[in-house]
Amino acid sequence: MPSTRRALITGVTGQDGSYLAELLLSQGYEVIGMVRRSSTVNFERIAHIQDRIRLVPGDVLDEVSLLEILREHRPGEVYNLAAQSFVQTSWRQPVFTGEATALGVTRILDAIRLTDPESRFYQASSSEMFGRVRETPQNELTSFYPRSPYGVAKVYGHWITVNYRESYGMHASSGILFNHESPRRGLEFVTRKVTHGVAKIKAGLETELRLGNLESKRDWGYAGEYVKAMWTMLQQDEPDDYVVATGETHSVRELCEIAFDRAGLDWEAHVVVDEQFLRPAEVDLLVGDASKARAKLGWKAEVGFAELVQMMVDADIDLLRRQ
Ligand code: NAP
Ligand code: G4F
Repeated sequence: MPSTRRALITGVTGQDGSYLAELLLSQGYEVIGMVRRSSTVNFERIAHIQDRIRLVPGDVLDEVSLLEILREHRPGEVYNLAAQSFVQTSWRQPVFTGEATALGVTRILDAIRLTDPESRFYQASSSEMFGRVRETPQNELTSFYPRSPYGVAKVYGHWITVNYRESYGMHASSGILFNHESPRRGLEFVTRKVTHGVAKIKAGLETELRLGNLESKRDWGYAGEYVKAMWTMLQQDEPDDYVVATGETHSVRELCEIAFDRAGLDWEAHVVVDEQFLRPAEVDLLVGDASKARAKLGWKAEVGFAELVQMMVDADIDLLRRQ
């Protein structure tokens, strides 16, 4: 039997992986973190808890590595956060994105089916699946219309999760998470690009910040509280799919206003629109209806948009000071 207090996280070195690992450790779990081979160590986000996690080598491109990890550690819960997660890159590397973000899900589901099919599984689905939105706000029943190779790959990952649940009776749940950010967000994503850019301008290291579409709107929440929704999904008697969102939407322009203002700067004096950051197809507007998560999981977003942006600006100003 797999151990119910042992969890495997793929993507543990990422933003969400690091917060989820903290949460599971605080709940008394033994945490197994899968890390892929790279020529330099990239454990910055988990450095503070590294001695409390068991790091194991593996890759969602390689099913044998997944089978071996599952056979050896027998986790009762598996959180699949590993993905090529940057939308812009998915046009440049569509096949790789499909291998990792789409087929990677089948590899891990199949490895669970062959080892411990009673293990519980979480799939990191995305609001990018809604793409050119069919209705507003978006909920679990809204049809998908992905607008990037990444979004298409996530739709595949979502449906293969539903399919393994229905075909094999697996406890496989999918969290349709809207954008969630934090001081640990990768520098290429727009929130962190802006807050880090503000900190550099404030420090006199840069004078301008080059961005793409300022009009696009997102439902941005705080990553630190979104991981609680992931865990709660796997504590339910029945597996299911849930939208996780704040229910508010804001534009990139508003993000700039709040972030520059926090540092006492005028955003219009520094932001330059640069075509290289425009996308071949855009997702113009996302806003989620998380009432199912609230009713069934008791989950609700607490951190508001302005508070989130200000937290990230403060953290980046602090980071640059320390550097
Ligand atoms: P992230 O910071 O980009 O982290 C992605 C993680 O996946 C990293 O640990 C990365 O490892 C790992 N990874 C990539 N390719 C892999 C492979 N072939 N084998 C094993 N591991 C691999 O992403 P995040 O923001 O934490 O998001 C976590 C998950 O939620 C992703 O699946 C993402 O698509 C999804 N999601 C995110 C959001 C959001 O707003 N953050 C919203 C909805 C869904 P390295 O450190 O080695 O690169
Ligand atoms: O921060 P972004 O790159 O995030 P995006 O594309 O919404 O994807 C993120 O959220 C998804 C959930 O909906 C996740 F599934 C996915 O893994 C990832 O975490 O871009 C947000 C918006 C876009 O409309 C983009 O066109 O910001 C716009 N934007 C404007 N200028 C920019 C820039 N985005 C980036 N990355 N860089 C810019 O300079």
